[in-house]
Amino acid sequence: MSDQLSEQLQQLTEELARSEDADALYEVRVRYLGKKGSITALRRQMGKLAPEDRKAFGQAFNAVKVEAERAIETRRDALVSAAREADLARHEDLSMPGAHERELGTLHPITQTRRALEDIFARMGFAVKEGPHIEDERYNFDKLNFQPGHPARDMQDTFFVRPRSDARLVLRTHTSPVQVRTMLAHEPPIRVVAPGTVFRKDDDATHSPMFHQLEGLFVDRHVTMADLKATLYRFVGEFFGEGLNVRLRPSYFPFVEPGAEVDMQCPFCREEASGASVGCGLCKGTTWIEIAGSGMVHPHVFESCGIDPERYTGWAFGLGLDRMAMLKYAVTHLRLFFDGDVRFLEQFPC
Ligand code: FA5
Repeated sequence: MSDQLSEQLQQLTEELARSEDADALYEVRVRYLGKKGSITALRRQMGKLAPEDRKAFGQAFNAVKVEAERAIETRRDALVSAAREADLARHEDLSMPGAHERELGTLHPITQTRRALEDIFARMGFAVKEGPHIEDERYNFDKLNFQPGHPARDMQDTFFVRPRSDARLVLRTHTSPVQVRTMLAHEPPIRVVAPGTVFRKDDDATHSPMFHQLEGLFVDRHVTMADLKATLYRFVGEFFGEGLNVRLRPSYFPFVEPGAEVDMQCPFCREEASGASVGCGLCKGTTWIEIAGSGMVHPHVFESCGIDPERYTGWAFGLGLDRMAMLKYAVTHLRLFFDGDVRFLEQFPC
């Protein structure tokens, strides 16, 4: 009888090895261990044994049954993990490239413009300097020859910062305080550009309360306005393309003397056969576009920064960076740059 038990177990093991899914396992189980199963049937024959043999048979029967159950479970586990492996191999090929291309952002057009300008001026020997957005009034105004209470302070509508101490603080209204910081920290010769964000109470199509400028400062022996004009020519030629004219128009800024607005020829106007520009909507038909304020550094500014105005001369300019980007990309409303609309921004790949 024990031989029969071993035989049944052996057959069950072989059938399990041929079973490939849960249904097949179930059938094997029913065939051997079910109510009418072949192993179960052997137990019923115990009654035919001599009483002294029954105990040993009972133990052998139970051991075979436990072994058979364990063999079925082991086979089930093996089938489940094989199915999982097959499933993973089908759906999760980790070496496969993603189905959707990941979209990369691009640099903001103002950032692209700033970097392009920094490169142009770096090639002309200018170092890049930065200054704080929250600025001491002494640097934003006083040392730039804005007298206290002088109406020139109203030229730039200022955001004042409530002070925690005696300091008089403003959101800087221009990048010109970086001139002061640079001259206080360095002896001439000085050749720097200072790009950055500035703030004024201003808001229309070409003016925003937060905008960007790029300051230029050149201080050395015998520096003249001719150097300024040559530098601006070079810059306009490199940024907008060669052949565009530049002109200086007398103007007033407290920290320069003489002072000038810088205009460049409108890059969008057609040239007539005569060579004269025609005028377009962007330059309002004037054929010129204002791009910066400029001038020779005022002797008072040199003195307030500890530089001898008898020994050194210098010039400075302040370019509207956003204006440069508007002209470069033919954007007519400044606000578009700051709305954060991806449909607009993705038009400026880099
Ligand atoms: C100044 O800010 C002077 N600090 C420039 C300067 C530097 C003069 C060195 C002399 C020597 P102005 O206020 O004109 O100047 O501004 C310079 C440029 O900034 C303008 O030509 C214009 O392009 C840009 N700008 C001024 N206000 C705004 C604004 N609200 N939004 C966008 N751009 C502006």
